[in-house]
Amino acid sequence: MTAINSAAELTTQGDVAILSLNSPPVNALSAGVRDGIHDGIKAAIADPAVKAIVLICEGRTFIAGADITEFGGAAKGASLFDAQAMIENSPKPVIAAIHGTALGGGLEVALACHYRIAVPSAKCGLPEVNLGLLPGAGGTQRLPRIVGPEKALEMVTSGQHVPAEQCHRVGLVDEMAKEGNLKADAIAFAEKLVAEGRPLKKVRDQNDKVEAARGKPEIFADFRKANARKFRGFKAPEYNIQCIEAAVNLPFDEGMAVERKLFVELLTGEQSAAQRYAFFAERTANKIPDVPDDTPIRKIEKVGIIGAGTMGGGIAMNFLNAGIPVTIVEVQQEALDRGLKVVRGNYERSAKNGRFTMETVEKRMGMITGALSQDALADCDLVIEAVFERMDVKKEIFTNLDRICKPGAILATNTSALNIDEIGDVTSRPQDVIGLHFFSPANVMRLLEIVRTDKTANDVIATSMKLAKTIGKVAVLVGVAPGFVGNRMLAQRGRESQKMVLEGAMPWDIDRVLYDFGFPMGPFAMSDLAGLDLGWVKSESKGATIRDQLCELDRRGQKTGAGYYDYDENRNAKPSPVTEKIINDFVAKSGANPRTISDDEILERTLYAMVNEGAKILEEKKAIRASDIDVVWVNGYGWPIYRGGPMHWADSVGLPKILARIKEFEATMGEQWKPSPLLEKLVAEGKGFKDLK
Ligand code: 3H9
Repeated sequence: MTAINSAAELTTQGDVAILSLNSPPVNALSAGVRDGIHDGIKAAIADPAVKAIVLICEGRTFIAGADITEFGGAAKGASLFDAQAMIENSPKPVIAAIHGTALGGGLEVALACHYRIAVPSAKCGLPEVNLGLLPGAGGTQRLPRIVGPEKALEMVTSGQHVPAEQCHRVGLVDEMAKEGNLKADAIAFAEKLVAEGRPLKKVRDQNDKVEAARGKPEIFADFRKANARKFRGFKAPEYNIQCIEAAVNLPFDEGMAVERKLFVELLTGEQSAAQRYAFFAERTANKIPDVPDDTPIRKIEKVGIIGAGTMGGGIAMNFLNAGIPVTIVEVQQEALDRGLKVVRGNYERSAKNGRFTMETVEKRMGMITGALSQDALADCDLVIEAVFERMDVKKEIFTNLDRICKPGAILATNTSALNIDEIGDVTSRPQDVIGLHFFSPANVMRLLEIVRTDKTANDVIATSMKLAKTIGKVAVLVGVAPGFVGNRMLAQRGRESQKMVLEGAMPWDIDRVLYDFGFPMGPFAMSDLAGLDLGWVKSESKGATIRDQLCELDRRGQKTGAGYYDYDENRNAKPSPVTEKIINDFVAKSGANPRTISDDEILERTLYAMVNEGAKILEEKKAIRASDIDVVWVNGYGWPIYRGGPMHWADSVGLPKILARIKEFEATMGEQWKPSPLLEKLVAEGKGFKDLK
């Protein structure tokens, strides 16, 4: 065995050299790994006894990409291109042996190898687009040469991790290894290549698939058109498409030059900086300073849910999808049947769309049990209450759960606003009580706000964080406060939006500005979607607000075909003259002088109000860090990821500018705009939210 450096070692077995990379956690292509590949391959080439070289990784995965933490730093060691050239120009076949994930630069290294072998559980992908980038080490030029431009377009613009068997079918993987037997199978494959005198296959020289697509610009035009909505606002998907176009239309080296130019442009742009920030923010949110990594985890093998409404049913699906049995409790048989029917309907729709088989539907439905009494929850490890938002009802439920549930069970509430300290205090075990705030639709939305009370035990927090990962959620730990983090900031945005309507803006003006900023929809379109009558009581309505008047006219949102907007049969929204008249009459009656509100002011009032509230949340220590707030907004409220999140965005706008504007608003609008002392402090110190420790 020869140690090449601290990240790579070379061994030989017979006439096959094995270059092993070992750079935890994911063998990212740091300078040491690049050097290890370059020098290791060089040494193997120089060894006359070696006839073939296997490149393999230790630990949980093959190379998962470039080392993102190195981006923007000074260049060190061999470049990735040097390492790839050493592989590709090797006179002896180099075989990539893949387990875990071969992603980004990792797959690009594998594509520079002459052959690829993988175990069935492995996955390959070029996920750079999710970091606002494109594959910058030949991925956009080599991939279409193997899988064809159509499949390549799909892969580079979605960033999907493609299972090895599928890669094998499209030629990206040449040979399948037995699970758990990668090294031996890779060596055997290398020996076979040598014995059969198989050629040194260089992907860069395979031109038939790209040539076949030449002169067919419709491939790209159609793809752009079909995905326009999905790619709206993002730079990277379009740049990825242009690279695949270059692969089709230009010789390899010229295509590489296009790739390089566009890669550098993305790498130095604001969108990629924001998306890379979001990648690390999501992972940092898992780290809880006062809950050590080795905190014991409670076993969660059976989950109880109280309430089979939209929320309860959606929450249940998360656990069923992860193979965890659920008991769901309702008060009336009818409501229970209805809830279970909705869950089944959701699954059947997915099966119809080809996402899984009917067998899977039955398997999942077989894991959910309905019950009419909370006594059925006695043996659950976790119970989540998901009934309507009334403190008295929740307290009664938690008093019951305290009596019924086994010791050590975690008792959770899905409340989005109520004081969980108060709920926990009705039990004899407040240390076991926590908030698990799912977002609607709960089976789809990625965010989970985990709400700790003053008394929640560390192992309950650690278990909840881990469970979130198991069910595919992005978890953020927050403290108890009205609306926690997300809804508390949303309320500020809503308040300013409503105020601006009374000052002269129309709902669609405000929605348009926020849509153009990158949100999927603005606050009024969102209200129409959720239903304007949420919390509205007909018998008590006296036309006191615009919403009351809309609801009184049965304009209760999309479901009635009209709300703030008018909707056609395909749910396309149109500004409504009825709403406009209601607003104009309302404003006239109030004696206000309507004025034209600029797009800039709309953006500032809606978003600066959120930033100011975010700063207050940090001051009150209701969120651990500014980036946690950003994770909440990107994953739960449609904040465009290419703008990082409200706190990251605020730093990019400049806190002095934001504070100055907030002070102007305070002078004209009063107390609601009082700047957060933390914001003032950061500005005084010339710092940003990113500088907070
Ligand atoms: C690229 O390759 C550009 C090239 O085309 C061109 C170059 C010229 N770098 O996610 P996890 C860390 S762009 C640095 O919790 P999992 C991560 O922060 C790259 N660090 O684990 C975390 O650290 P910590 C293209 C990285 O098992 C730890 O590893 N590649 C990188 O749930 C564990 O991560 C990608 O975009 C990295 N590349 O998932 C792949 N990757 O423990 C990005 C991870 O301190 N990575 N870390 O919090 C992933 O998608 C997932 O991490 C992966 C593992 C699926 C690999």
